[in-house]
Amino acid sequence: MGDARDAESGAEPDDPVVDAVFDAVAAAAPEIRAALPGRRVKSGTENASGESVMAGDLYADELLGEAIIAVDGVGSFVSEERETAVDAGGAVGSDGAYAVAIDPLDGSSNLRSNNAMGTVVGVYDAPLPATGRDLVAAGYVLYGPITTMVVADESGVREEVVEPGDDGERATRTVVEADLRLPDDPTVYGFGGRVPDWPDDFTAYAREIESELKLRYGGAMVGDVNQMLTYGGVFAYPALTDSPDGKLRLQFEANPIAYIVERAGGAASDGASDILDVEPKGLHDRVPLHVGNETLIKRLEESLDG
Ligand code: AHM
Ligand code: MG
Repeated sequence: MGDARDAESGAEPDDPVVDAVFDAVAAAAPEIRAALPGRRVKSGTENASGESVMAGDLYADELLGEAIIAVDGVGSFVSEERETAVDAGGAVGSDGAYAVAIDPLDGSSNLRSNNAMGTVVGVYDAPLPATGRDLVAAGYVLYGPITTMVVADESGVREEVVEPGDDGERATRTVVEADLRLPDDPTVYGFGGRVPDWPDDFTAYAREIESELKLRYGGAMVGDVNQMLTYGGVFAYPALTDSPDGKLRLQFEANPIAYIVERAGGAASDGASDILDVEPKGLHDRVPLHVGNETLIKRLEESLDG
């Protein structure tokens, strides 16, 4: 699988552990997709963030957890749906083992309405919780009309199409964009949360942006960020008046997405500074997330500052 991808892209070989993690994620993606039709209901449990867990969340979490823990060189695994990290048999950092953090099914409230969803993956070389500076790679799967996987590491950002293998064979990965860059001219925006819950300074920024760009909001961060990466623009799940840390989780969502967007030439901010510099207090910390073209993120920080 890796050979086919390298032959098409001409890309340099990656870190073998990172490569194996994304092979495992790609292998699970068609199975997750195929399992969703029967899992559009609540599972009856709550996760560590106090949110209702859908049957699809649990299935994706179990499948990905098993596959990622089995990768040699992964020392620890944790997901948005698990209270604590699972020891995968290696000391993280010291002997080169990585910690992998995932949001197994991002945007799973879209299961009922059959809209896009995703899987988010962060590969850290430090024990979790860690800062985004400790990421060595990050990526996401987008379950849209086509299953795609975007993978970022130090060398840049690639977009791949993931297809199920024939007759029990593993899934295939085909690079369709070897050097994904955020377009210079921004076109789209998407902001989460209810407008009445936005702080006044964010509302003032949003009023400017909505007179300049086109609204594209689908309720799944992965889908909305993928549109922003494709067309240029800005995505945010901002601080809300009664939730100053917003909704999205630093380890599982904000750090990996910030890493990807920055490697693609964009910027990421919590409103005051780079997301990748945010010091975590706990595994399930939330953080306001704003990502997009540098000029738009700079303007956001200026708006929130004034
Ligand atoms: P989830 O990981 O539990 O699905 O929550 C995160 C999702 C994001 O994908 C999306 O940006 C946000 O929640 C949407 O929230 P809301 O439905 O409140 O607009
Ligand atoms: Mg999520």
